[in-house]
Amino acid sequence: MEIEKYQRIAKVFGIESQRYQCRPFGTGHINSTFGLQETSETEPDYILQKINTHVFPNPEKIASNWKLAEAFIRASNKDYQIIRFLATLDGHDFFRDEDGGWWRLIPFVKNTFTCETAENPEQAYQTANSFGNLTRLLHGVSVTKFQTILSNFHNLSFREWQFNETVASATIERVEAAKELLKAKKSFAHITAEFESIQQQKLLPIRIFHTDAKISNILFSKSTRLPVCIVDYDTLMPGTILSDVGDMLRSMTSDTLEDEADLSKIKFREAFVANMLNGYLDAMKNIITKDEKRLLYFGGIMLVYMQAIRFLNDYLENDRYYRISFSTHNLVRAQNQFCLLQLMVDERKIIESKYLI
Ligand code: GN1
Ligand code: MG
Repeated sequence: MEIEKYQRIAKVFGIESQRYQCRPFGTGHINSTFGLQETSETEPDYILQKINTHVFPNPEKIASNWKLAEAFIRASNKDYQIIRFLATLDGHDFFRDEDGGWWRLIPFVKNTFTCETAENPEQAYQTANSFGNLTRLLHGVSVTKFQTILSNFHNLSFREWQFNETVASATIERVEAAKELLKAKKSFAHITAEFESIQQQKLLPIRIFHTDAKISNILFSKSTRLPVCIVDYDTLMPGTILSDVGDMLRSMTSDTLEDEADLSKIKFREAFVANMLNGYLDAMKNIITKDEKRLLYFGGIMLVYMQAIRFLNDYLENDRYYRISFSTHNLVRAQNQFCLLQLMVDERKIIESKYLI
């Protein structure tokens, strides 16, 4: 980003912008994220983010949900660490630039690090426990006051419909390149059927979930190695338990990244899965329903499948949604997720009988 631009934006938030360098930060696929840091060696003091308004057309909904959550949690738990968004000098949650861009500024939490996958089972337990705590702390909040930030975001039936529409209008070249995955996808039709049956029977209560509960959205302390706080509240909204448990299982079951192209490296780590389920159950034990507990592992299967078709959908749509680094990036991501999914489906009976009964 040009120096003049970020300096001007930072000033609107009352920051002495000339002290900082502005560098790309993090691994998000959607928003553009920068760190404001004094030198390339120091940790940033602030995180500056430009919201992707193609994905989030109403960023004020994000601020509104975050404020409701913060106020509710604060009332019962003064010490809970929740990321703050700074207001501009004239009191707005975002700065809007002349091109219609929405910007926000977040103080960086010092002495922390992030991980793309869990390094040990204890970390998997802690991560799941943190996301479970967030939802438990929000138990009792008026769910209807929260906005649906992205409609149908984790609605698998919608994703299936969207996918079918995309396949029908994709280019011959892309469909040809995706041929094997389109074939593989067919064997997972039972997942959508199960999801629809759960929805129709209204088996799961609507609560407030983070809805992007991957391990990379946790800040860990460099000194204690324990979670300090959760970041990325962009999709904090009403939903079901399938979402958060799903993304945890998706991001920590294997030690590979979601774009690992060597499928032989993708592994099912039972000890990590067990710890995730236990960490989550420990946090939610007083409020979780029988059906929620029974369907925890299905959350992983549903979410990994949905993410596989979201990546494949984006590939077939010529990469409109996710940021890519090479031309087949979304195809590689989809292939990776289908491989992980197969491993997870194969282990389902064992995992459910051992940990969820
Ligand atoms: C996107 O940009 P990021 O990393 O926060 C996506 C999630 C996906 C994830 C895949 C709004 O999140 O749903 O799980 O990529 N967020 C949105 O890693 O689509
Ligand atoms: Mg996110």
